[in-house]
Amino acid sequence: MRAITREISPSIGRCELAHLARTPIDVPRARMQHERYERCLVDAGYTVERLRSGPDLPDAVFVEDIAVVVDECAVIARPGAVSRRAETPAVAEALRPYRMLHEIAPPATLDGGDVLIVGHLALVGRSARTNDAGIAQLRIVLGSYGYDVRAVPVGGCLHLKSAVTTVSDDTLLVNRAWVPAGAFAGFTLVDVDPDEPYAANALRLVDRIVYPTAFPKTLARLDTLGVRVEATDLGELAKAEGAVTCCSVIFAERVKDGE
Ligand code: CIR
Repeated sequence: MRAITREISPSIGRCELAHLARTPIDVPRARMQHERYERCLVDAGYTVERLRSGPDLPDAVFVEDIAVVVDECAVIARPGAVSRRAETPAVAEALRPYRMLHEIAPPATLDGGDVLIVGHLALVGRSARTNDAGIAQLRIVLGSYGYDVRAVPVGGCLHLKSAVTTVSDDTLLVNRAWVPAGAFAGFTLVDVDPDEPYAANALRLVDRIVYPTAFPKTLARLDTLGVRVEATDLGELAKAEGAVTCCSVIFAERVKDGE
């Protein structure tokens, strides 16, 4: 398995913010926490490739938003925030050896943080960052590989995956205040603790979940599921509205067909 991550920009203090007030980010501390996060991936058996960043790409560490990777292909997103569009070329080049690439084209916008893949179901958040055209383009691409692409309205948070992520094949961790639970028929739902609205973002790896230390009450709920959970502190990146899924693009490593 492979994970693409991206260096924290020295200008992360100028990141996009939608729902949080700006507070100072301690960049050395953020980098230390990010390294520990990468260590969680390595410990789980993933090969981590950390892409370079720069002062012109404040949000580059949140690499998840730039691509959606499934077994059959990769879709290069077109971020809803104009300031993030320059992030795409390096991520596309990193994915090119492994997957056939498709690109979301104007006027569509799509952030990878709005796409939750569960088997051959793709749940796509209709959010401030992902528009109807973005969902329609993703439906054409992933539909051609047999994926059922379903739009889910998102309100009150940044992305779909701020509100819901997978913790097992049939279980979702969810904050029902930000997404309609009816969109997840057929799944077992685990609710975040009411005191921890930001707690629905968990990163599911092959044999464990990476989860923020910031949400101990919801973590206790996950512990009852019998899933292995590795807790890590991403407190500095949380100030930039980042969470555990945002900081990597995860995929099964294989060179693309015909190469
Ligand atoms: C942004 O607003 O784009 C960044 N400051 C945070 C992106 C977090 N990404 C994610 O949840 N997938």
